[in-house]
Amino acid sequence: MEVKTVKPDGVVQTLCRMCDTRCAINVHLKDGVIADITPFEGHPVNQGKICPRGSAAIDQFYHIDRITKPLKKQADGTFIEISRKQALDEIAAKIDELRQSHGARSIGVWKGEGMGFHQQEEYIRRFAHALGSPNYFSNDSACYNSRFLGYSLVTGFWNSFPEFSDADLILLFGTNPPICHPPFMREFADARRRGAKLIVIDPRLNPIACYADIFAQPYPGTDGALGWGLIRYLIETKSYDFELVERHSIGLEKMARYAERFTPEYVEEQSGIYRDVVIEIAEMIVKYRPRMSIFPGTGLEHYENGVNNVRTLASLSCLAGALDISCGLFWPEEMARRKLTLHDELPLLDQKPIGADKFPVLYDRRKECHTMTAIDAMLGNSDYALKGLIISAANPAVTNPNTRKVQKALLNLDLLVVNDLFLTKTAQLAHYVLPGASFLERSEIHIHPKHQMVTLSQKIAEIEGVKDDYQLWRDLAHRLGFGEKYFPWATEEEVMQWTLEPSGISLEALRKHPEGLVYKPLRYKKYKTRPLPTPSGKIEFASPYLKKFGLSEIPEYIPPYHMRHKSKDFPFVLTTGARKSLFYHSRHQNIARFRTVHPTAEVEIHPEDAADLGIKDNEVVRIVSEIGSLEIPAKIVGRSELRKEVLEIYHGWEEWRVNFVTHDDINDPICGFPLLKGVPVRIERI
Ligand SMILES: Nc1nc2c(c(=O)[nH]1)N[C@H]1C(S)=C(S)[C@@H](COP(=O)(O)OP(=O)(O)OC[C@H]3O[C@@H](n4cnc5c(=O)[nH]c(N)nc54)[C@H](O)[C@@H]3O)O[C@H]1N2
Ligand SMILES: Nc1nc2c(c(=O)[nH]1)N[C@H]1C(S)=C(S)[C@@H](COP(=O)(O)OP(=O)(O)OC[C@H]3O[C@@H](n4cnc5c(=O)[nH]c(N)nc54)[C@H](O)[C@@H]3O)O[C@H]1N2
Ligand code: SF4
Ligand SMILES: [Mo]
Repeated sequence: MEVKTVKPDGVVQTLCRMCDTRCAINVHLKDGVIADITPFEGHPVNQGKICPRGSAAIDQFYHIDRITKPLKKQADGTFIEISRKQALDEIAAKIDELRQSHGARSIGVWKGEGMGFHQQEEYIRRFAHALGSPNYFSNDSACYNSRFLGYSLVTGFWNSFPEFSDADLILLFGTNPPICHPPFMREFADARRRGAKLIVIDPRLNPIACYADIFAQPYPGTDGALGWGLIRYLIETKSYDFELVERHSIGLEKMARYAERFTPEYVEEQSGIYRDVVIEIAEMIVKYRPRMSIFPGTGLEHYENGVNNVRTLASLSCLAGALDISCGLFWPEEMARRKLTLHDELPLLDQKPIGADKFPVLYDRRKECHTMTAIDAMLGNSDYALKGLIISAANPAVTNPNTRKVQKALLNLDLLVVNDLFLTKTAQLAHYVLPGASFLERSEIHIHPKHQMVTLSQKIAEIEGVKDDYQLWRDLAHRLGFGEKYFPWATEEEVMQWTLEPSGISLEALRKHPEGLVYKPLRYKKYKTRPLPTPSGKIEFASPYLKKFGLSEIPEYIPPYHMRHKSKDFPFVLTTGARKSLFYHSRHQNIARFRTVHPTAEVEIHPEDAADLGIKDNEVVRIVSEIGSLEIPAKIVGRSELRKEVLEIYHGWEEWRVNFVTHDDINDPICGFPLLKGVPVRIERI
């Protein structure tokens, strides 16, 4: 592989994008080689620290398996290398053919976690809309949208990064910060040094739970019951923030009436958390409010009652007065900028975005379609068929639920293009694979809402034959006849100049300030002087907006699927996807030094369950659900590490794909999220 670095020697300050935290890094160049990555002091996000995945960007960049030439599938299933021109000509011709014969909406685009949000996502959305298709899909059919909607339905916004250092009480629900959000740890430490208390709610003893003042293990999918129990306590004991609630909310009475049934006894019955513990948590909230942070992770999202469970937590924060303060639900102000999306300019609702009928709130609030419904559309089980798909930076053959169905659907397409760094399980199913550029090969604007800061990440190097994603969408758009109009900018640099213009911040200024620029100083309690961005302008404990869609106005607690459908055939509950420190979903398994740390997949099992079934450590067992099965070695964990009858399997393994057993067909009615956790299963000995 031919690599050209932006300069032969020296240091370039930029942002890491091995995850969405975007830590500031120094990339060290030596003799035209990316030699090292170290933390860049002076950026508020990571304060001079990086995690081991940060420096692994070098391993990823130079990886021997990187795709550097477009690949085309032959009749015998093998790939041959072709030129970029041939690949783009043929792909554009096929898109045009599908557009002529089935309409533009028969073609979809799918963005993955490898791209993140903002700029890269906007190119993809823009391309689809300019083509005339409303069918934009993403990994956010199983990530982020549930929490975003859960919070924004109550307050109108969600800021996923509270300033934990300012909190006196931190409550973590189903999240694993030491592994998933390393910079949170410094903030927790700062808060703890001042005497802040930490409460962790998780069926599994995750690493952060070891440091908690209270660690409680609920039955999977029952956090809503606990949330309601805490709401009830604050209302019954009249310990909530009267002024905030009185002046700035709607729906308190409805909420109070519904909360009545959530006595500590009922919460214990639902969640398995002892009533005394429920009361103790409630008393701590009363004692420490409003300086508290409540943070939910995917442990709440991946259930069919996820959004409402998140809404109870958002409501709880508001009752406690933790609204628009640094450690609570801080309401970030946006930077003035031009957006690349075309939703207002070219509304395409009449083109029936896939999933918008089943999950209207998802489309209405996020302008995004539903990947699981798309899989049905690829199989012809829908209003109209999806015939062509371009996937960039996603690996749904590993990460989307019901793998067998996903594979069948992707193989059923007339055109599947995958843009990736590696020949992943998904890429292997494609007609064309395009060599994707990693984050070190592009420059982009990044906004850190928590600090109201904007930073420009820098291009570090170019690999011969590999173009950035902007070039991909632009080159396709020009071949399809809408390039002049919608992709007129020759380079990513020109795009950024255009989007930045209203901000008054120039690219030159950003280049001069690799530590980022504050676009607006932080201000708090803004709701006192202007309406919140909800339809009523107030906190919505009850949502008339949801009622309009026939959905429950208040965040009713519905016991999870595994409790509603108890079955002797499936006596265990499987949670999936508890992150591994060195893997990122399906990424980094190909980094040898990381693989030695996580050599093999395992299903975690409680020692009593293992003893009951006669299962030994490392014994390969079969996990069976209504959807499918998977063979995997068992790991017997410590007694308190997992709730009895709960199993856990990581979701990113390419060789042991847990999504063979997860449900695509049981979905949250608001955001459409699938049942990735709380899956009823049985264990069979082989
Ligand atoms: N190293 C690493 N970091 C990552 C990622 C990665 O793959 N690897 N992925 C990134 C992405 S895209 C995301 S979305 C975030 C996810 O970030 P987190 O949500 O913080 O991460 P998880 O490890 O999924 O933690 C979920 C936790 O929820 C628990 N859980 C499961 N069911 C329930 C339940 O019903 N109730 C409660 N209270 N807890 C439950 C699990 O046991 C687990 O400990 O991480 C990001 N960071
Ligand atoms: N069972 C179960 N399933 C889950 C989850 C779970 O907890 N349990 N978690 C869900 C969550 S939260 C998420 S976010 C999704 C993630 O699902 P995906 O978006 O499918 O995530 P990855 O598997 O990381 O795939 C990202 C791909 O992008 C490629 N890539 C990385 N960087 C770049 C780049 O710069 N350019 C290009 N073109 N490609 C790049 C990588 O090689 C990789 O193949 O998985 C979801 N699936
Ligand atoms: S947490 Fe690690 S992987 Fe994520 S941005 Fe920071 S250094 Fe990179
Ligand atoms: Mo995610």
